[in-house]
Amino acid sequence: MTLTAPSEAAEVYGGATPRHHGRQDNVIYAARLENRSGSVIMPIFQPASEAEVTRAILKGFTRDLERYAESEVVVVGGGPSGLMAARDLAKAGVEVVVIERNNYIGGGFWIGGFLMNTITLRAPAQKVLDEIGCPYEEYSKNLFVTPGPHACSKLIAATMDAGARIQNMTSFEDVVIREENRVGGVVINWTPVQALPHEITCVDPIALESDLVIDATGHDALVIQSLEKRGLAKRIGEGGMWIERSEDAVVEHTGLAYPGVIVAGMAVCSTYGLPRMGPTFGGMLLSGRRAAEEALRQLNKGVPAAKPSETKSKAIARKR
Ligand code: 48H
Repeated sequence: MTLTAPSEAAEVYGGATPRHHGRQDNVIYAARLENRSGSVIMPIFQPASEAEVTRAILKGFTRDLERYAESEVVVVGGGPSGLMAARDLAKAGVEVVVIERNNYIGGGFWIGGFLMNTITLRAPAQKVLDEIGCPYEEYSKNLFVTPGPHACSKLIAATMDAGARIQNMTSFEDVVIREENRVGGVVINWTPVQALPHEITCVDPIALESDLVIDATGHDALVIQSLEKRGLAKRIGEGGMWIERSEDAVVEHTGLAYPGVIVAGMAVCSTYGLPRMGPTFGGMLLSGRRAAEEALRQLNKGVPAAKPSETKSKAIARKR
């Protein structure tokens, strides 16, 4: 509806300027908007004041942060392995939060190799694409392709739909340490704090407590690195590329690497000295899934306990 005369607009206002209109329900006010020809038009959007918008952001954010100050699992890194782990855990009813240092979520999953945004996956990882509703094509027998942006956005959506919380622009800085050096959470800070000039960088971090931390920080394996700095763990560093060896190896070695810490994705290669797989992503998705299974086992949530021999072989990063 277009109002052409100012008198008609005043009629809709009821003669008054609606200053605190955001607090009144079920009333549609016509803001005094003028189009290029000077006629007054009906607004498309319902009213909300600046103060209300600010309060809405604050309330939503603090509610979530308060809830996740203590959670069952913190996933550090929102790449394909971290998202997959968080999605499966949330689906199983576990309270999980993903800490991501970038504004964008998805890590290397937006782009394939060499800045070309086609993602490749080897069977059976295409079944994960079926689960998250991402279409794909079979390039050759058992090798599948899909656009990175489609796969990545579907995985992010699936993770959030399952109930995981994502805390972006937030960097993992350190681990919380408990008795016998068990990890009991993460120390975090706003990512931009790292970019502040030296004289004003004394911005203390905060911490989130959790039963388990999943290191899904990719090539750097930053959670394991933070333990390595203290002489508590040892990282071997990733090996050269060998697609057909690496994807099975990364899934096989995904698991508890240190008390309270599970490694997933490229962090597994980096921790255990496994070959890398280049621009193929099935290993990342299935490693995330394996990390979630291990977390459920550690939390005693219905997954059979690992055999002692398995636990031992997977805990080689632990030095003491
Ligand atoms: C919070 C952080 C921090 C921090 C980093 O690199 P990713 O995509 O990791 P994966 O392991 O899920 O997937 C790896 C894959 O993308 C890849 O690189 C492959 C398959 N390479 C093979 C090869 O041969 O090269 O995601 C890690 C995420 C990113 O989003 C980072 O921003 C985030 O972790 N991150 N988040 N605090 N300190 N450091």
